[in-house]
Amino acid sequence: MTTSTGDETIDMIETQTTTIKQQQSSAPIEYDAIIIGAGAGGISALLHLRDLGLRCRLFESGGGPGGAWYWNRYPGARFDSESYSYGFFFSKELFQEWKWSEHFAGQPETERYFNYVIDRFDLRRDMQFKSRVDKAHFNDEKNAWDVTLADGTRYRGRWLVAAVGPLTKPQLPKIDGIESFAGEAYHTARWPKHPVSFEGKRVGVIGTGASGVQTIQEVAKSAAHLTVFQRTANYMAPLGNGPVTDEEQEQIQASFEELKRKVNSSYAWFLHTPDQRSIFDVSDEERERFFEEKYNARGMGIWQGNFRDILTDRRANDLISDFIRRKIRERVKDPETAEKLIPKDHGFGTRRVPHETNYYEVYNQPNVTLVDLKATPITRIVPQGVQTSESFHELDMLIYATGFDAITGAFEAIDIRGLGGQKLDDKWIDGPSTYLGVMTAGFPNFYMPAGPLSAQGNIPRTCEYNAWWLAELIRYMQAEGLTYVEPKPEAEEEWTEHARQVQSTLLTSEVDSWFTGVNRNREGRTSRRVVQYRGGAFIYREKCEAAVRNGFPEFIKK
Ligand code: NA7
Repeated sequence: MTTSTGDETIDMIETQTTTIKQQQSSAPIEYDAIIIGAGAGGISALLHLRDLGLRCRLFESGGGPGGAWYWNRYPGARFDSESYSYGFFFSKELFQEWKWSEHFAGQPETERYFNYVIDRFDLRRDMQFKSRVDKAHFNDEKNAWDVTLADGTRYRGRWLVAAVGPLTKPQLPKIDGIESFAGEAYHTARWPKHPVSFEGKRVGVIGTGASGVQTIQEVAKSAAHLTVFQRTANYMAPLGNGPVTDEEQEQIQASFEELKRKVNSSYAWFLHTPDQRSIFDVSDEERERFFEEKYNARGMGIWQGNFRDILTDRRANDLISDFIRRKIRERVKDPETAEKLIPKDHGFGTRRVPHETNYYEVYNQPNVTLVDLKATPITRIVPQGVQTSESFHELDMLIYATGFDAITGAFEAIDIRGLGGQKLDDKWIDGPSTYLGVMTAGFPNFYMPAGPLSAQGNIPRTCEYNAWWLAELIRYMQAEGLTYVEPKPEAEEEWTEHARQVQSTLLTSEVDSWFTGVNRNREGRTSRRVVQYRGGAFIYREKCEAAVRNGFPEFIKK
C-alpha cells in the first residue's frame, strides 16, 4: 500500500462527513461558547463552562476525544509523565475510579480514558467529531465569534475557546522529492488506525525526538532492517515504566490530595520538581550518587527533579551532561555509534529529554543502522528510498517522526480574525504575545488553554488550570453583567516581556528546538523566539490567582 505524505494525506484520514448538516446560506446556530478541540483543554473547558450554565458546542477534527492522544497512535506511543499525574484532577471520584495499568500508560489506554471521561460526565452530547473549524472571525456588531467548519456549516458563540493544543499540527520535513516515495509512509502524529507491520521490511525513521525514540524502540523489534536518520542527537534517560501493582494502585488512589498538591506546586506541573540545592553544595561522590539514583528511578526526575542550577549554570549543566554522555558510552557497544548519539551542540535538559526503554541498546542490534545527518545530510527522497550525501538507503517504509509546527501551528491552521478583521497570524508574525498565555489583545472573548506563553510542562495540568481560570473570569463577568473582555495591550506587553526575561536566564534560550520556536521545515522560522512561560507553574499560578482576587484589572471590560 502506498500512502502519500503531503498535507492532503494528513488531512484525509479523518475528514469524512460531519454529523450535523446545515445549508451554508442559513443563519448560524448560536451558542454561548464554541470550543475547538477535544483534548484535555477542550474537555476541561466544556466541563467548567457547562457548570456555569453556558450552552456550548465543541468541534473536533478527529473521530474521538483525546487530542494529541487521539492522533499520536504510532507504535510505542506512551506518556512519559506518570499516568496518574497526567489524568484529570477535577474529580476525586474519577481519579479513584480509573485504574491506570502502567506507570506510563500507552496510547490505547489513554484513548480509552478520554472516552471514559466524556461518557462519565455526559459530555459527548455537546461534542461534534470529524468537524474541522476553518474560520473564526470576531463579529464586532454582534460581539460574538462567527465560526465556519470545513463543510461550510456556520455557528456563532459569545466565547471562542481554541483548545487546539501546543503540539498538534504535524510537521513534515522539508526534503526534496518527499512526495515521490513509493513505499509506505507515515507521520507519527497521523498514524493510521489499521495495524502496520514492520516484519520483513526495510524501515527508515527520520527524527529522534520523543516520538521518534518511542517509535524506534518498537520498530527495531521486528523490522528486517531499521535505518534511523538522526539530525540532532538528544540526551535521553530511562523511563522506568512498569505495571502498577495492586498495592501501588491502592496507594495512588489514597494519595489524591497529596498528588494534586505535588503537581500544582512543582515547577512544570510534574510529580518531579527541582532539588533546591545547588549542584556545588554537594561532594563529587554525593552528586554522582544523586545522578545515579535519579537516572535509575521512574520518570523525569533526572531532568525535572535535578539540582536547581543544572538548567541555568553552564558548569552545573556540564556535570549532568557529562554523566549522561558516560551512560550512552556504557550502553552502546560500538564507540563510533555511541559518539554519534552523544549531543555535542547543547547541554542536557536544554531541549526536551525523551524518556526511553532500551533505546540505546537498539543500536547494538545487527538490524539497526544510525545515519548521522549532521555529517551526511539527506539530499533527496526518491521512490525507492533516501539518498544522503554519502549513500543510498533502499526502503520499504518511511516514518516521519519530525514533530509538530509547535505552539502556534494549530492556531495558524485556522483563519482567526479579531477586532477590525485583524488576522492572528499577522499579529504574531514576529512571535506570539499574550496575557498569561491565554488571551491576546484585539481578540475579545478568545481563550487559549495552554496557549503561547502559558506555563507548560505537564500540559493537561496547564489545561485544567486554565479552564478553571476561564470559569472564574466568566463567573466574574456574569456577576458584573459584562459580555466583553480583552486584555489591555500594556498587560500583554508586560507578560510577554516577563516571559522573555525569564527565558533569557535559562540555558534553553541558547538552543534551537520547538521550546524556542525554531522550525527548520518552515520558511522564516529559523531564529529563536519566546513561546512558553518558563518561570515555573507556581509563579504562574500566583499571577493568575492575583488577577481573580483583584477583579481582573488587566482587562478592557464592557
Ligand atoms: P520533536 O521533538 O520536534 O522531534 C522532531 C525530530 O525530527 C527531531 O529529531 C528533528 O531533528 C527531526 N527533524 C525534523 N525535521 C527534519 C528534517 N527535515 N530532516 C531530518 N530530521 C528532521 O517532535 P516529537 O514528535 O518527537 O516530539 C514533540 C513533543 O511532543 C515532545 O517533546 C513531547 O512533549 C510531545 P532536529 O532536532 O530538528 O535537528
